[in-house]
Amino acid sequence: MQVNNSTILHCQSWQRESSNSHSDAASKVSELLKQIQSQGDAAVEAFSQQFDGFSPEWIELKSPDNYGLEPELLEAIVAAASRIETFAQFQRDKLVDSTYVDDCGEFGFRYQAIERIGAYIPGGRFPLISTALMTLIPAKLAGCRERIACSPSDHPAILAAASLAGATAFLKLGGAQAIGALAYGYQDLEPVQMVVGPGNQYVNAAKQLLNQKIQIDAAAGPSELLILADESVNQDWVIADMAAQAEHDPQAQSLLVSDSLDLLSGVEKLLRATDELSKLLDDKQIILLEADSVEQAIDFSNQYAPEHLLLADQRVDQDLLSNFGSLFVGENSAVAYGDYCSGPNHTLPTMGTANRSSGLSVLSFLKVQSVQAVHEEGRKKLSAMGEKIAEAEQLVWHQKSMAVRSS
Ligand code: HSO
Ligand code: ZN
Repeated sequence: MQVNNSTILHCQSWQRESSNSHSDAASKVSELLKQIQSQGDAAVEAFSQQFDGFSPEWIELKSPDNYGLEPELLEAIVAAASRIETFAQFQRDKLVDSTYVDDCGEFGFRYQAIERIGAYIPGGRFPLISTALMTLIPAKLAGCRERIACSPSDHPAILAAASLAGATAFLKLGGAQAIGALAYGYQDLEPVQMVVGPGNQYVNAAKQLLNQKIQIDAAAGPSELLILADESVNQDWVIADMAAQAEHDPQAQSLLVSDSLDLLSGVEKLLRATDELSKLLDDKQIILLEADSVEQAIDFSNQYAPEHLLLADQRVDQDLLSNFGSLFVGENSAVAYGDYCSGPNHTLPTMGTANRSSGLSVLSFLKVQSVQAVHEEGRKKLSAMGEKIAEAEQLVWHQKSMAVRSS
């Protein structure tokens, strides 16, 4: 349904299109991974030559000021890294190993870092310097021992950022073959236990297919932004925010949802004033959605579960917003700050997966392990309970292992 013969739609009649290119990529990538598994390094090298025209290369990282970066850029990367590190450290400090004592013994849990991780840094359309910081810094703060940066790009700023973020090695290699090399091992590299970072559909397919062998982060598809706005919002600012996420990828999408038709019409008029922005409307990279009420706008947002949610509606209590990757509160909070330098991570769940998964953080790199120590009194009490249940389950040796401790 169109409102007033314009491109403004009603939020109840709009939903995200699901991408269908996946199965095609998955079958190609599945074949590629089989070959890497059976033929090892030679297959990795052949695929890298075939798809990217170069052989994989280990690049020795130098100190960040050795890459000839413009001083202001280096300074900005260092400052951003420091803020990202502060946020990750803050989160890490909140995770405290804990134990309680009761009548049977001591029971608790502890956090243990995954030992070897790979961080994929895409090198396709844009050299995503910030992704090197966002993936590697939380892994370092979590305590992962080996942190392999892997990218088809050897752009000096990516190397400088990877070095600053504490990569322990840098492998110039891209695509699904890079994920295969990380998961199965390559040359002296032992298989990693986790691979994080965004990538194209082949990279994402490889991560999904290897999901049994390695831990992966939430699917990072094309960027998404949903803005909940009231009529007082600065229209130029939200337009810039929407265009910013849209420029990542032709599939990227930004939504403006409001119960104010005045706002939506005003924004539409501004978008129509330039060819570049008008095209984003025509290409459905920017979508203007009217809601009947602020409650309906909130429901829509919760159901859509955007990667980025910008709350620029002063009537909305943020506690009512349940599904998003990262929340930006108030119009001062440009999503681009989160992309680069405010501190929280920019590797976030997309395609509605934010209704069940989280963005990358220091937590992603930690396992939660439980620990129990039963004392002498405890073993008698627990035997009395457990034996009865084992008997009902007809697990004879389970019962016996407790019975022998019952006195
Ligand atoms: N907006 C992207 C992250 C990024 N932006 C990197 C600029 N550089 C994540 O959706
Ligand atoms: Zn971005």
